[in-house]
Amino acid sequence: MSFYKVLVIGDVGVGKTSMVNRIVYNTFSEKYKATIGCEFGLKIIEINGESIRIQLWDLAGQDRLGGISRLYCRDANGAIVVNDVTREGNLKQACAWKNSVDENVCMADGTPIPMVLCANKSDMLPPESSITDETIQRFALENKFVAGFLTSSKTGLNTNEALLQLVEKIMSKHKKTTDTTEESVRKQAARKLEPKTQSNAGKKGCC
Ligand SMILES: Nc1nc2c(ncn2[C@@H]2O[C@H](COP(=O)(O)OP(=O)(O)O)[C@@H](O)[C@H]2O)c(=O)[nH]1
Ligand SMILES: [Mg+2]
Repeated sequence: MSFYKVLVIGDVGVGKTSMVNRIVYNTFSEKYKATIGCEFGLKIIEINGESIRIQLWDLAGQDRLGGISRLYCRDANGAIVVNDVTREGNLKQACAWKNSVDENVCMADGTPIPMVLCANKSDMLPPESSITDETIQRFALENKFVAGFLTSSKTGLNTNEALLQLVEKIMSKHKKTTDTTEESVRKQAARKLEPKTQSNAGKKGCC
């Protein structure tokens, strides 16, 4: 059974704990209870008949003031970056969070870990709002997120979809890393077996 560690990050009060509760327990509370340090949630999802265990790390938002802790980020496979669409300028904060994670953790091949952007509390947007799924998705892709969603921990809008898309990306990235390794091993072996021809024997410099 695959196991992935997923960080849930964002400013205080944007709805991180509510999102974890929605994903794991399918519940919501209007009451605000500050998260101290880090809380955990475990979600098991099935993808193509395979059970995937996802450990959600719900971090206290204050942490970024001193930079996100390297310890929290260690071995993280992906992140859900939550922001509050009702707060002006909060999308920029999501990018700051992403950068903070990128500074502390990356994939084995040196590329960034996958992250999805959840523009949360969308149930509070006025109907005439210019913020839509499309604008969030565009912003997310421009800023190197895997995807962006308008979400609501209150109604459950897109919370599972965001997680699913993230996990699918994590899985494909892991597969790719493994494939690349296997391929490079194969290439190495093939190179060893290759007889030295006149043309490549005379080549200078590296390939
Ligand atoms: N309307 C609405 N309120 C939300 C949503 N998500 C969280 N909240 C409320 O926002 C407050 C902060 O939520 P919380 O999950 O504790 O934020 P955290 O500090 O990021 O963990 C709480 O009062 C929640 O009930 C949402 O999607 N819609
Ligand atoms: Mg919290």
